[in-house]
Amino acid sequence: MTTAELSAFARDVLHGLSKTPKQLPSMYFYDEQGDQLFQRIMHMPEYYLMNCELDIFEQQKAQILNAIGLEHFHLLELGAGDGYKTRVLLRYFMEQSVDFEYQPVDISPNVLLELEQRLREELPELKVHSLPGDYFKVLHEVKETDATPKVVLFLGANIGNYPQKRAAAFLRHLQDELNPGDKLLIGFDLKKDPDVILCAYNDPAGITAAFNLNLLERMNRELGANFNVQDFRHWESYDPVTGATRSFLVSEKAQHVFIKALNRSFHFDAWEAINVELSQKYSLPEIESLAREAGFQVEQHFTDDQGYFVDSLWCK
Ligand code: AVJ
Repeated sequence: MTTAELSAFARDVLHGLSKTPKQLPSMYFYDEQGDQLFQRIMHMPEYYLMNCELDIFEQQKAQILNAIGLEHFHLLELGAGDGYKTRVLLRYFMEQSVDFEYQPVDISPNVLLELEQRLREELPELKVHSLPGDYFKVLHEVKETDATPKVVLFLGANIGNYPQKRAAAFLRHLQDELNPGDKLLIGFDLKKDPDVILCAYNDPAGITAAFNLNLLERMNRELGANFNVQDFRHWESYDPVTGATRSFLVSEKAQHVFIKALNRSFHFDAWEAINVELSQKYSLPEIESLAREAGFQVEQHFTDDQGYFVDSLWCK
């Protein structure tokens, strides 16, 4: 089989497991089982990010609307998911008779169908226009066809999955696809007590461990791999200088794993690690320089009472 005939997943696995150190993209966590485990992560007490952003929206929705300051706009959300937190804003904007339309963007049409259905039940008056597809393809299409002022939402610290340089490139690209005066409300997880961070990504109930190990199970299911999941361990690290929070799957012994779809085996040394996720933490000055680097002006930071998380409003 040539690499061109492999699925994107198979190709990325081949590439990532051939690297030194081994690495796999965190986007592959999210198959059906991964989605379910992720929902459980979002609702566990240790995963403060969810509650912090929810608090920010509940307590500062009026200030957020005021800072947006547009008469009429499209609220375009990148990676809408189940829209749980966004609904706080949507409900408030509707109560205030704001003239806006909600445009959730997601690569998965199924996610959008479920979200639409839920919004029809809970906020029947809300104008929703789903945009399935790749973020940048969608944004480009919108730029070509619709001059309505936009507020883009990129919530939940999703930007943290990119290393800082790539985050800047991503945001620069996003800025390119906006019109002057368009805004971005973007969530960042802030540097804080390292114990708090480590606990959010290494919860005592082991939900995060199961979430990460599911990536090995997914390779078994979809690529006919023979990973013995018990021989790997979830390991979390936080570097308080750089803010890099990393998840690893560590091989507890020397072993070979065969992957049928690649017709190849991969060797793991004892205690060799696969790097599976980055969840970058930021300081406010780092966020401000990232905004500048990407060509945005920072308008306002909305932080929770504990100073754990920030939703930052930027303007092109
Ligand atoms: C969805 C990328 C924001 O990095 O905090 C949660 C994913 N990984 N627990 C994060 C995740 C492990 C999450 N993001």
